[in-house]
Amino acid sequence: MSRLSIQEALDLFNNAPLEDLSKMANHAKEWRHGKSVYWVNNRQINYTNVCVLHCSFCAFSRIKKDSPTAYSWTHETILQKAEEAILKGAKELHIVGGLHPDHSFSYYVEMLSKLRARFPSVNLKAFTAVELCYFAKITQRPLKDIVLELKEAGLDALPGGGAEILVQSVRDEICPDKETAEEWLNAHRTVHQAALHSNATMLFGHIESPEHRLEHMQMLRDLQDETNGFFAFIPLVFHPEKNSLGRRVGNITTPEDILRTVAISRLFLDNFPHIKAYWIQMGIPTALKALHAGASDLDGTILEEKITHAAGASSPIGMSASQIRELILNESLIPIERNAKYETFN
Ligand code: V47
Ligand code: SF4
Repeated sequence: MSRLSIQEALDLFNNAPLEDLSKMANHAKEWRHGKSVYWVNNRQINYTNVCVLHCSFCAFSRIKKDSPTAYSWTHETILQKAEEAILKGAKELHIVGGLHPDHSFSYYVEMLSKLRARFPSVNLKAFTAVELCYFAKITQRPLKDIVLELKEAGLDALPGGGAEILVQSVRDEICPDKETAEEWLNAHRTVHQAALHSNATMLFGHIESPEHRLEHMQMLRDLQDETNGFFAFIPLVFHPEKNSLGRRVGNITTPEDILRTVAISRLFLDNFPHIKAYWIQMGIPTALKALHAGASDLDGTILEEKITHAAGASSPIGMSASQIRELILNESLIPIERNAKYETFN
């Protein structure tokens, strides 16, 4: 099948009956992965909610470090949280946080090297492109050096956060102070050139149009053509509570919109190995439907989710490994346990 253009994808997204679109995307998924669905025993570690930026959709961050709800974890707390997860079989730690004004780059390097020393085999999927750019800024060092030093300390992969919508005009409205689209893409390029893989997200369901979603995917598809460094695309469902963007636009996403977005991403991003149904944000029922509409990954057990729950998510904050396996089996699909590098354990 030839590659979809933005126009063709928009036509399908806007006009194809959901059932037909899902079937096409499921076919594309099964062509790659058959009935397999990947999942990871993981823990999210959000080491601080203090952040120098003020993205309009973020209910998690605190501007003032002395706010009663601001927190910042020591390395010891992070190690304890990691240990709890590893005792439950975690294969991945997903570590991201706000841009804390007082943390020096050594705080992050030591965090990884202490985790790596204590837990040699767990995958450290840490720091978004936005955090990497911030580290380069505070150290005045090239991004490439930052990535190589983090890799040396134990970094295994980069999560896909901070992409939001890569179309700059939308970005300028929802997160004007954040790294530009070009900077986000370039950080991932640098990570891929350092022989590390990463993921890519897209925050949708706010002021963006279907055209913007496809333009965002086009930028990712182009970079993937160049580097082949992305593992998964993760459509992130915007949650409107306790943030200014949410007060402006309300809750406009529907399960159908989520499934159409998953399906079109599977068809358009023909060079991405996986589309993730992030159940924390989609909710479990829609995430399970997404497994029949192009998604081949359910992400993980999570244990403790803060970013989406701060913005009103009603899903649980975590799941057990047996629950997640059971959910996949109940869909007549085959659960495949993986780590952040997509090494499998079945
Ligand atoms: O970067 C912030 C988004 C992201 C809201 O790479 C919001 O495997 C919805 O990136 N409503 C963090 N989303 C989550 C993330 C992620 C999750 C799971 C797996 C992976 C991966 C990455 O959440 C942030 C931001 O884009 N976010 N606020 C909100 N109100
Ligand atoms: Fe800070 Fe990330 Fe929240 Fe933006 S989304 S305010 S960068 S924590």
